[in-house]
Amino acid sequence: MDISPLQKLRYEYQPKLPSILREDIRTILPIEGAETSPAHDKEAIKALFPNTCGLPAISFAKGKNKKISDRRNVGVILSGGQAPGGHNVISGLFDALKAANPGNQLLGFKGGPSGILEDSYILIDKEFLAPFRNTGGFDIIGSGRTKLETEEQFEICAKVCKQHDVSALVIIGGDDSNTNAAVLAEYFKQHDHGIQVIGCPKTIDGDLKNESIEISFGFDTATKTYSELIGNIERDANSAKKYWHFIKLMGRSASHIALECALETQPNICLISEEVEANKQSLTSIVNYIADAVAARAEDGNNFGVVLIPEGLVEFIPEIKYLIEEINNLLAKDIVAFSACNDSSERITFVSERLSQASRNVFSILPSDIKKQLLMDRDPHGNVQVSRIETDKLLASMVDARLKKMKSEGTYSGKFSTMTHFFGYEGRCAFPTNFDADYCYSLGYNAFMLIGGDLTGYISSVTNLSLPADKWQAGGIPITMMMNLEQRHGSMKPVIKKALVELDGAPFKYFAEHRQKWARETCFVYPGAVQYFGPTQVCDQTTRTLALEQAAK
Ligand code: FBP
Repeated sequence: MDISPLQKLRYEYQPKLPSILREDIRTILPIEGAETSPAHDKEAIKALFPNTCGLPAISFAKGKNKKISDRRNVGVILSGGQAPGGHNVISGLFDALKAANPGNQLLGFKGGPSGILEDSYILIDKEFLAPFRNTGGFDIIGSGRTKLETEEQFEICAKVCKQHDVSALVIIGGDDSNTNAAVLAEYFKQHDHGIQVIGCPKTIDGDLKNESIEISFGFDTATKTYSELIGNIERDANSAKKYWHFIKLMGRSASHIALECALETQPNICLISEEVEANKQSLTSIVNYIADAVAARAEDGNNFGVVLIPEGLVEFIPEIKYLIEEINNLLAKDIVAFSACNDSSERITFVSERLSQASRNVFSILPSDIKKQLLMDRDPHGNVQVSRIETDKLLASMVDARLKKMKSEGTYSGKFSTMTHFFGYEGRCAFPTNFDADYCYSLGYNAFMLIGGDLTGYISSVTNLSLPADKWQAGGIPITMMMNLEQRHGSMKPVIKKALVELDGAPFKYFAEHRQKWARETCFVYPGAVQYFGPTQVCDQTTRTLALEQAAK
């Protein structure tokens, strides 16, 4: 296989561990802390998870650990969207497992959770793993979005694990996958299957976080990759001075990615979906807000700028959220008749005729491409695939129309040309930053330490992340601690609460204090490419979001 010089050098990078995990593995002991409990819906979660709720938080200390060397086989699954660092979680897990007992084996189930259901796996050994160390992507074993949620599936998992003598599963995923990991752990306990389940917090979206999970892995690398690209575009805009760039950024629901990129690059405008929802802002008012900012810059002779748009925005604009809900219900109810439509224009008419008057009015003002995108297939969770809705184009064209109107009214006299972009897949498989390489390796190593402590239903937790790696704290918390009850498909389900951008949190406050200046003036910051070798202040710093959150504690 041909490899780049960087890839070759990255193979040799030795990720940093928290100092306790640098000890001989047989001298690291799990220590039980205080009993934990879910922050919300305590009694209901306890009743649903009698064996795995209320367990103690775990940390590690020096001490003789005889059990860690017991021979075991472990299975690992990558679940959901790619996030930089997944290969290092597997590397850390592998290195710990072999350090504990060279006879241990690691089975990588292929293609996501469906791999275990289909008994499709790779035996991961040192040679096989070597070219994946410190690289991006999930291609080592592949990933997928199949959900493990039915008892029938759980029984197949148990059967496959027993067949291969696998006594522990590590599930690397986001909020949904870790929710399913908790349900699976409880099921295995209740049915005495003797199989442990440990989760690891993954998602570039950054929406799986709380006191014990300071950041999900991949967020650091993805936002740095997007920020580099945004900075390059800002510099081009500031050089050519002729385009307004509308940039949509990934992040299914939460706007953490857009906010972090705004903190890094200081664009003229960054929309935050959570704020749009809190202020019940309509699509028209968002368009007017952008158009007014464009007009104000035009007064200073600046007919260029950069607007950041979080991918999930449309679902937070009240009238569009309602429209999407109506379409979802309609498609669920009338899918046969809908599917019988011959082309997209018939589909649009079919839906339009069945909407409430209010939603029909909203639907009618949308460009036909956006209408088509709103009617595309749902994902396995029944969600609109927001990454395929061109909100960047929608806003650019609506702002253009608004500015034309302002021009006719004599309130605007600038020039307005746009370029649109979508940054998402560009960041999901980038070479992990040193931070993500270290963090992921530590999460994987730590996951094995939890397995060695005979724990199940825990998520691997590494905290104190704004300090150097040797000061990081390794441990674990029961996944149930992060759960609450939410309405899903018509009934109340235990799920991990998605962490959205907090409007009273330090990162948003910083942004809100500065955005007026950034909108009118040109305050662009150019972060440049991710650096892997060199001074620590350019190579090892994590996100502005985490730094601001930690400083506010
Ligand atoms: P996860 O939550 O599974 O980590 O995925 C997040 C994400 O990258 C979102 O930002 C994006 O909306 C989605 O995946 C796109 O995934 P897909 O390519 O499967 O549609």
